[in-house]
Amino acid sequence: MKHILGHKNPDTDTVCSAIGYHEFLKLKNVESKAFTLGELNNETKFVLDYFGISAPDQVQELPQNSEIILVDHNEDSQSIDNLDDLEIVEIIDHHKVKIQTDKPIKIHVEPLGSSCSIVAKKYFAKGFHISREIAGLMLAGIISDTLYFRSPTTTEKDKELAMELNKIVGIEDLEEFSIQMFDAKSNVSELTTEELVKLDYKVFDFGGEGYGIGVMETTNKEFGLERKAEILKVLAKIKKTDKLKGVFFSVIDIFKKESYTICSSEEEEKLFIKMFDAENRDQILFVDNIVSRKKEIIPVFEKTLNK
Ligand SMILES: [Mn+2]
Repeated sequence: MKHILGHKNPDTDTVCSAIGYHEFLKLKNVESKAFTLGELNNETKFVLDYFGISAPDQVQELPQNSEIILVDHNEDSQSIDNLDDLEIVEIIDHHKVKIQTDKPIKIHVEPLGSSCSIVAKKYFAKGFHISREIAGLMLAGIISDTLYFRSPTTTEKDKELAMELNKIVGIEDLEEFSIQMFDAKSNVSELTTEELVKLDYKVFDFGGEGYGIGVMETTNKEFGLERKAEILKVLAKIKKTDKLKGVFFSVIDIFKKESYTICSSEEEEKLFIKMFDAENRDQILFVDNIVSRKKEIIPVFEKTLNK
């Protein structure tokens, strides 16, 4: 049995691509099961509810030598805790490739806007039947990761696939549906500040040191920024406990395409201001026109710190 795993701090694309790929493998008579590595965010819950699909089981670790398929990630730091004991047999992803494997494996990495786009492409290429529910999940994954085609990670292919999928799903006003998704995601009132910071949080290795970067994509930036004082404390704490070189949290206004970043210490603030020419508004670092961690934030960190 192949275990399909998305990344930690799961988002809609990671969960929906895992479910979508599980259904795809079923059609190929390959036995598999989708799992998540953590609690679902409110956007993903909204999407699963909307299409009446139950959430995959959550796992922390898997038994030694289990066969796993990684979707939507390929870095150790973002994967299951006991990754080293497991056998990666396949990767489906749309991020930069970082992983090393000891055997040849199946890898499908493509610079598309979402992992759901890659999975949807596979269905269409095989001419497989897609149920309305599964088409809906993949459509939602594309909308979520591309911020309804606003993110610079969006490609023409993503738009094409979304339109193809929506022929099956039949949502009349797709933009309205996307706003419902983003509003669900923006509802963070029940989260502690640490949960908020870790909602969409990944650890990266730059120049041999660990950096934590969380983002909050929102339709109401105040839901994040009003907690500045607490966020500052939480970031400093995470930096210390997880032995990181720096921790950053960016609140991203989806509609205005603006970002507001809070840092774990003054040193990281200086670094961030230098890297992005950010405007320091009382420990909130403002940068216009940045929405994508993958395409606009990470590459700048890499260029500066990977020496
Ligand atoms: Mn993704």
